Amino acid sequence: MNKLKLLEKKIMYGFTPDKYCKNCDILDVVEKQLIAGVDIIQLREKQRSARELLRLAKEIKKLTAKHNKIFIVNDDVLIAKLSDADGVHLGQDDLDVSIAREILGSEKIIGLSTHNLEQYRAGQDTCADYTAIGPIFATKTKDNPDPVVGLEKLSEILNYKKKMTIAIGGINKNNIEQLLKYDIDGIAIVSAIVAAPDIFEAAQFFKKILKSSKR
Ligand code: TZP
Ligand code: MG
Repeated sequence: MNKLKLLEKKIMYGFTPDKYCKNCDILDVVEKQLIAGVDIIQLREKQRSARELLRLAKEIKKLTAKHNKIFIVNDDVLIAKLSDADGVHLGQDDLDVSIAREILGSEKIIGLSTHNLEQYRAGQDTCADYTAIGPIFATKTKDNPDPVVGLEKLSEILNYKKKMTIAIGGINKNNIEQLLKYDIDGIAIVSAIVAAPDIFEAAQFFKKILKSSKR
């Protein structure tokens, strides 16, 4: 059984700071989120070399293990394998989920990004453990983001839900309450946490809202 199954009902999914890190200490950004109660940290650093990524991955793995939290590597199955991460998160253009499963084995977590109904439905029948859907709202984090899904489409998409589903994209303090009316299993947030003036306070804010969510 992978660690995902042990989590509370609504998952709080955080990230490394990527382009929002201007001379910041990445491990400090990660640890603040872990202390605030973020359940999963994804290593998502689009500009870094494989060598840097592996070094970072090994450090973040140690930190997340210390806090008994989950560590996921974005895009790269080899870095996930070599750092003994808890899993990998794959985009539509990354290795196929079934190949990642072959490489990582049944105990590791595999996530899949989807951006519309067609991709989401296809994702439900893969061996991924969870599906991300987004961007739900407009986002400045992703270069060339897919079209905004919006809440109306999200509601339609969730009719096809068979596995854990995480909402992502443009989630902030102003729209979180609205989003939590829908049948999602967690939220993934980059900028509203890592670019916030107080990272710990921002992460804690979202975690508290998730904990008190009735749905
Ligand atoms: N996938 C869909 S939207 C997105 C990713 C990685 C970026 C989310 O970042 P933010 O800052 O929370 O909008
Ligand atoms: Mg990707």
